[in-house]
Amino acid sequence: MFKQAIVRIPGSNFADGLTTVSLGIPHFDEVLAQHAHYCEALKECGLELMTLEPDLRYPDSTFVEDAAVLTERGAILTRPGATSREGEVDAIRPIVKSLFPRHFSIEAPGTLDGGDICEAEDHFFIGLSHRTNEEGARQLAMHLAGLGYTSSVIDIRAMTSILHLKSGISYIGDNTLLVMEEMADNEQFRSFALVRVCVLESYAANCVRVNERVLIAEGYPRLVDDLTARRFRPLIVDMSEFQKMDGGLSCLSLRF
Ligand code: CIR
Repeated sequence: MFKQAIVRIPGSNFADGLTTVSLGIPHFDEVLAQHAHYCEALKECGLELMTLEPDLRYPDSTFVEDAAVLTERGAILTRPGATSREGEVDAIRPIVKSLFPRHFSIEAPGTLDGGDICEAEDHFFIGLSHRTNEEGARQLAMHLAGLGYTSSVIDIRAMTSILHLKSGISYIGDNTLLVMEEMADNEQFRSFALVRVCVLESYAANCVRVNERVLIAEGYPRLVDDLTARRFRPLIVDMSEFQKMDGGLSCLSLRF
């Protein structure tokens, strides 16, 4: 069960952040409204929110998930792979340290984005991506092992359609992994019940289980039907403005 989440309100320069997609420029009023709805959805799932003020030094800093990996046994502060995002970690370090007596940091030359880390009970999948390098993955695996978790690496560097591992997979509890079609045959997923996300709905492969509900992006009816048929309880959130900046549902919060 999660009890709390850290979120950061988007700054007015949100549209200056990084993106690889051509979906247009986000409308700031809409960004704020969607962020507020997202926060309401987390509260509806029973979470208490720690809401951080906008940080105009870092246009991408509303994507708080990339700056830390939080587990029940300790936290790891990351070292984001995009230079423009490196300082985001300093901005949340004091909060993470105050909440997690056991904390570690990814050090240079390692880089690692939280979006590449998928926790499935006591096992962590670590995505090797254009943001997370081998040294970052190695350091994280070592810290996780020290906390009593296992981990394995999934190399997504050749996949052009996703930024982070969790853009393509999500663990939604009950031994169930939601996986975009392109990754569904990976041997490492064999012991899980798989929900395959069809190509047309692949953006929705990034979703978040929060207590009794599964937060899912608006506009993906097949996945909603599939999850409902399997007795999950989807809670739908409009993500269109964040999608324009390569952002998924999970990256807007750090849950613990
Ligand atoms: C970036 O490119 O870093 C941001 N514009 C989007 C980060 C999204 N984070 C995530 O999916 N974990």
